[in-house]
Amino acid sequence: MRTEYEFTLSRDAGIDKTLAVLREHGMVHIPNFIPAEDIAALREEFEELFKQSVGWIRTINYEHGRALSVHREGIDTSKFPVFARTFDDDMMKLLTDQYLGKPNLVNNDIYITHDKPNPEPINPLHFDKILSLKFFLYLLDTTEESGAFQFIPRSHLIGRKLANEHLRYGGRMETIDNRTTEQKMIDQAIPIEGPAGTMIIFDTDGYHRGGVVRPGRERMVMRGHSHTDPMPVYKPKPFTQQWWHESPLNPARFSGKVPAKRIWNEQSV
Ligand SMILES: O=C(O)CCC(=O)C(=O)O
Ligand SMILES: [Fe+2]
Repeated sequence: MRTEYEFTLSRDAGIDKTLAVLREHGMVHIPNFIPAEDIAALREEFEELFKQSVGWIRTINYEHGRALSVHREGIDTSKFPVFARTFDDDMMKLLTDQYLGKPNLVNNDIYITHDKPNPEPINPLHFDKILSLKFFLYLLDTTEESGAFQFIPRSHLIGRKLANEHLRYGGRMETIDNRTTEQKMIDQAIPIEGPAGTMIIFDTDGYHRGGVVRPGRERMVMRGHSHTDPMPVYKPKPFTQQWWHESPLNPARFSGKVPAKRIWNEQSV
């Protein structure tokens, strides 16, 4: 198992260093982010989450195993103390403030996935149409054979540029061309391995995908999604700023001058 990359840091590296690595590589790899005793508890809470039938948990139709989306605000902290505290984290808040700008929503959605063997990759190489900063946590030791997350280092600037070009002409969030099947790109995607408790923080404008879970293997992941507030959506409410940006009536679309900032505190690229 590989535990060291150009973008590997320790949990106590400090916010400035973490931010610098994230800005440069589009991702940070932090083995041992979660203490060993919390990992066992998290796996138990993971199972328990699948048994709940409550409004703050949504089951996701997931071909590669089973998946839930958890609305963080709703979490029953007495039943899920370790889960709640893992994603209510000061470092994550600081990093989100600095990286996405304020106001923002830290881990407002948390996806829980249990990936089972499948000959196909978990998903095709893409960047997310809706930008987020993701806090992606392995609950099991994870290697390429168990479908490790794959990422093209530094590609967040490529995805950002493509998205902004689309948005600048009034293109809708939903129609961003975010996938690639180019072999040259696929070859650059690196499997990010790590022991249980490894945290991967990534900018979803970078090209990424889940790998192939080989027979006899499995992958367990919890990942928090942080967004700018208001969060961009596929169908903006009438008269909101995003709605106006995408409106056919907006004259700025004809000159490519619709304000297009994926990240609020960053110059458009
Ligand atoms: O499950 C994975 O490894 C990739 C998931 C993904 O595409 C994402 O978190 O945006
Ligand atoms: Fe994605």
